[in-house]
Amino acid sequence: MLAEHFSAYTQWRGDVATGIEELRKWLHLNEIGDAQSDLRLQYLLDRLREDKLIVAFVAEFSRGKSELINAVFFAGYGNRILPSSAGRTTMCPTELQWKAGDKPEIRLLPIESRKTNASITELKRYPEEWQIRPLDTSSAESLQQALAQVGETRLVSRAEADQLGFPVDENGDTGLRPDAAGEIEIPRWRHAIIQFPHPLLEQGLVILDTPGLNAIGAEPELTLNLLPNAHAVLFILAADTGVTQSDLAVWREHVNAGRRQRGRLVALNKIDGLWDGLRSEADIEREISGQVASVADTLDIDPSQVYPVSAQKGLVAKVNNDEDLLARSRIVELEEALSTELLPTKRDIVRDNTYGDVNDIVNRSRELLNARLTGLREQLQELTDLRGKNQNVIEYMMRKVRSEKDEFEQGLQKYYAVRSVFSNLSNNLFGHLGLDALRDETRRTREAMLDAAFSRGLREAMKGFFEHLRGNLRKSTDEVGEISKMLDAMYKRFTV
Ligand SMILES: Nc1nc2c(ncn2[C@@H]2O[C@H](COP(=O)(O)OP(=O)(O)OP(=O)(O)O)[C@@H](O)[C@H]2O)c(=O)[nH]1
Ligand SMILES: [Mg+2]
Repeated sequence: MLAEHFSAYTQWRGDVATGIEELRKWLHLNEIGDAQSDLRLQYLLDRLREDKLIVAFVAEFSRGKSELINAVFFAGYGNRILPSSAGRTTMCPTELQWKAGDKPEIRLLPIESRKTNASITELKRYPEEWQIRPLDTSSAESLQQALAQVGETRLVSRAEADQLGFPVDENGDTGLRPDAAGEIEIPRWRHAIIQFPHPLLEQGLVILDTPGLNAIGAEPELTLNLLPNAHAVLFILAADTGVTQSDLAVWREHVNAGRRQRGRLVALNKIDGLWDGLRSEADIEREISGQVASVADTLDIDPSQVYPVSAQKGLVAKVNNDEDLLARSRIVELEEALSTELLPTKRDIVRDNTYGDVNDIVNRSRELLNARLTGLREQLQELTDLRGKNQNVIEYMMRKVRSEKDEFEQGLQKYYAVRSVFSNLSNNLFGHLGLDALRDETRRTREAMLDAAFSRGLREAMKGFFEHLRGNLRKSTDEVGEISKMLDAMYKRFTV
């Protein structure tokens, strides 16, 4: 149930990341993005990819936290994975997580590290402070054995317990109780991180299992950092013990601190204790409702926030595929509530953050695009204006060329006319100045001289000949003058 909701959430996160990736590519392709927005988008993508969802299980010891985690998340392994048994089992805060590329291993921070005053968050950066042990995930048994280490303890003197910050109380009321030899049993580890390949953990789920009250109280980091940062806190009570004083103390100090409202659920575990075979179903139902009401009253919350379950029967039902038992364990209702409490809230946070950043970048890009559009519009306007201008210039030039061509043609016509006049005139000139004309005249004169009987006749003929020639020359001079006058005029006209 929770697994499906969680997968849907992971899918959604993936879709958001794809969208951002596409935006980034688009910005790049269109040369709109700058280095700063690119970096911001990359950061967003990293954050989406590494997004964690922390669910913390908090309760007094032996209320069934570890069993509930087994039932909700690890039933698929067909067995109990986290150690769960009577008495104190989980001795240190335990984070279960998995990231692609991690090795299956269990990292344990020795309790002595408390002396250094360094916080767990700080120490997470120094692997050498941790004891790292490989985790064999091939079988449920080897997993169980490895995980049993979170329950390891040590016996220390009173002085050392003091030094490590464990309160000691002879009666065991306000602190750990020394044994007969005066020694005190304290957790061997301060914090455990279990890297464990599991589909939900791979999608960013981090489960935080916590030890009972004394250890919680002794590790301030839990109260100050780990629990406030959890996206959901599940507080567990047991139906057989009801709400004890120490339950109430855990509730007030660790769960209800700051009156956190969202992502907080209460499970009333071990309801199977009421199925004693004697009571009727109706009696059991009445008993459960009564307990739920009294728990809600004591914790001052709405009864709808209290989920009666049986972690142990839920685990057994899931392992054996027993539908009836699963329904009776009511574990599915709790899972449903966990998903609806947890995932929408988380999704809102992620969406708001992502939307804020992306919106910023989109707005900036839009401004940039608008500025570019304005620039282009101006350029277009300029070009359009120029186009009008060019057309005017071209029309003017065309007109001019056309009129020049007309003029030229007119000139050409005139030139042809003048040329024909010139050739007529020169033909005339050759008519009386040429050799043919001279020869004719010479022949005629010679015949006249031959016919003449007297010298007077000869003289007359000679005189006539020369007069004729002189006349021809005079005529020619006139004609040459006329021609040269005409050529002068023509020259003047064409040079203008
Ligand atoms: N009858 C019954 N017993 C349960 C149920 N859940 C857990 N238990 C038993 O309660 C005991 C304590 O369970 P754990 O899961 O170790 O409880 P825890 O809260 O993790 O305890 P610590 O790790 O010691 O703080 C074990 O013996 C479980 O078998 C339940 O639903 N019904
Ligand atoms: Mg436990």
